[in-house]
Amino acid sequence: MSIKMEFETIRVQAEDRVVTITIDRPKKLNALNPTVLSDLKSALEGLKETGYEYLGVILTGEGEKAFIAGADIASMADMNPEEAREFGRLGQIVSLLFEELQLPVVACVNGFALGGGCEMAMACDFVYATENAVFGQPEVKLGLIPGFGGTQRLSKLVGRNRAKEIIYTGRNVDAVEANRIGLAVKLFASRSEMIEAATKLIKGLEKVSPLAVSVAKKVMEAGNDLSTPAGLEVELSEFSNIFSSEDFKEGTKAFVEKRKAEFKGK
Ligand code: CO8
Repeated sequence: MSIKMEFETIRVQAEDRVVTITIDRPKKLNALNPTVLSDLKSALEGLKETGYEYLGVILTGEGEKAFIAGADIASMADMNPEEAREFGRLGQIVSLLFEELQLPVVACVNGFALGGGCEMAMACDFVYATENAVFGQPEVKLGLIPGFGGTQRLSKLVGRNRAKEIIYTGRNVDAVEANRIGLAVKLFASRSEMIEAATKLIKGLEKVSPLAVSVAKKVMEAGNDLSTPAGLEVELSEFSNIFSSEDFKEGTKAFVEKRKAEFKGK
């Protein structure tokens, strides 16, 4: 099954089973207007239908300067509360589509990841960043609060108190701090090095079971909203279910036969 590649504001490319989604509004620092969000929604819904045809996804921004400099402030300026609700909901839906996708998604943050940009990066499975990356939730400076998941995901990622300090002040978080507090798992000297490393990581997933990766993602995302005992129940249920999969049989058989496993994602 092929995915839709042509969009107005994003580029979707697939090579060697790695899908790269690039936000392509560099003149506006890749700010998220309703069209970008609709394009992302449509691309992710398409990817959801492709099973394990691809190994994983990279989300990045065009150019060296910005990943995403936030929700588009010009588009928001004249919104009334109902329109803001619709816009906020669309951003939240996109963030949930990243979390629910059966494939791992690596955010490759090149430059600014502010407001909605930081929020989209946090909805990905993990974040790689360039050394010039700048994160932050500057909404309070605009008389706003984060609206694409920042009030929820930042706390879970860096701890509630640290998240409050970042959100209340709207201050920038540089790449070194982002790395230290767990917002970015790895830093790179250049955008090209970062994309190369993310591509290599995703291509390397060819050696493991895509079904197992997908189930691990699902269980970990579910656990975000559950108590530890309830999360352990979900883990137990999925752990036992996976014993009926072809990938489990192939993985263990290949180990015993001392050969490379051929996983099918079934
Ligand atoms: N929205 C719209 N346009 C933007 C944005 C943005 N977030 N960021 C940059 N741009 C545009 C600029 O207006 C400028 O356009 P033009 O050339 O036509 O004037 C172009 O991009 C280049 O930007 P700058 O000239 O400002 O570049 P600088 O290098 O001087 O500054 C900064 C870079 C510091 C990143 C600066 O552009 C900036 O502060 N941008 C805004 C950052 C921000 O506040 N982001 C948060 C936005 S709010 C948000 O994301 C809320 C999410 C939840 C929404 C829920 C909705 C209901």
